Amino acid sequence: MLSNASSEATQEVLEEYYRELEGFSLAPLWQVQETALIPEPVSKASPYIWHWRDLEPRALRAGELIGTADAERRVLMLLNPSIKDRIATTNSLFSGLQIVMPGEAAKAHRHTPSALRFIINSDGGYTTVNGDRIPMEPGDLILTPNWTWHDHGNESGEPIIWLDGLDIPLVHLLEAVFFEPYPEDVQPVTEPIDSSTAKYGVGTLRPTWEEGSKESYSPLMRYPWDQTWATLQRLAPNVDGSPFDGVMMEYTNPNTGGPVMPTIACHVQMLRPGESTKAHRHTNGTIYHVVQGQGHSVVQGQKMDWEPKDVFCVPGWTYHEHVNASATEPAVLFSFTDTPVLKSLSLLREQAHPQDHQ
Ligand code: GTQ
Ligand code: FE2
Repeated sequence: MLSNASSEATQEVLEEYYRELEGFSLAPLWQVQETALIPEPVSKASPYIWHWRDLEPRALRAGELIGTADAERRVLMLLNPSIKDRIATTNSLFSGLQIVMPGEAAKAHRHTPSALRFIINSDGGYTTVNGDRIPMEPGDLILTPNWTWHDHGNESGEPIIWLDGLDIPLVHLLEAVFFEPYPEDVQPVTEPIDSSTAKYGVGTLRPTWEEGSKESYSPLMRYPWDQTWATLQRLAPNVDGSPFDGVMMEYTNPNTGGPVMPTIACHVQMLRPGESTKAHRHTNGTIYHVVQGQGHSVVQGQKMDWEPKDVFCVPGWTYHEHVNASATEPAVLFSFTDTPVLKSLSLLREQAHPQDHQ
């Protein structure tokens, strides 16, 4: 017969038994089941905002203090204050501010973590990706996917600053990090300048002599700001957009219509003058960069005021909503997330706030 009765083992016998298990690398699940199988996610990360007024002087100071001999990449890491034991901005993603001083070049290398750059200040910067030399203009999104060779240079008279986004925490968790320096400091440019934009930049035309979907990442390496801005401006007066995100557009892989890289999706959203969104939460965390405008986001009940060039993070499964504080000017946010990973594993969930607002 089945029964639910407790055993009659004494406390003493049980303790002895648990101690013995340790010696065999065994442990009772029944003592920790509630830790392993929680009702819903509780992110280890906190919401946090880095203000440009604090970032800029410290980034420029790094440019003065640290030479290229001391730093292969001069990057100020944006570390989540609640994650102490590893390099992470959200649970799965890393973000940093990179500075390249006039005349400098950052050495060529490649690695399995994928990277994106959102250009903040640049007038004459470039990144070369697998032999394709790509100009960097403010507002451009540039990709350096998994295992692509990349080096950066600044041939202008002013420091260049951009926001880096990488999936370093995720790839570390999966124990799949590989890194390789290029045999020379700078890789040769083997393609016509900005060739991925020439071939794929229109999005609706595809070069027939290249295989459609050989790689899992986008064949387009630069998403220029002028196209992004023109699209947002044209759409904004004529669409409802998303109740949670305003006029939000995803940067896509032109071969598939899917995310730009297998691990990272990139979005840009316009909050129209006076627009405020409803609150929702989703399993993916998000890192935001304010391209223009002024406003605030409420994240986990906490108000975060933002201004141009600020960076803030929203951990996974955390309610958030956005407000454009201006009655006359649009606000624009760039953001990146790990949604492609969650989606492909059937782990992407989204929930609207039951009262619409926090
Ligand atoms: O620019 O290649 O923020 O390799 C971290 C690692 C930037 C880069 C980062 C990198 C890079
Ligand atoms: Fe790199």
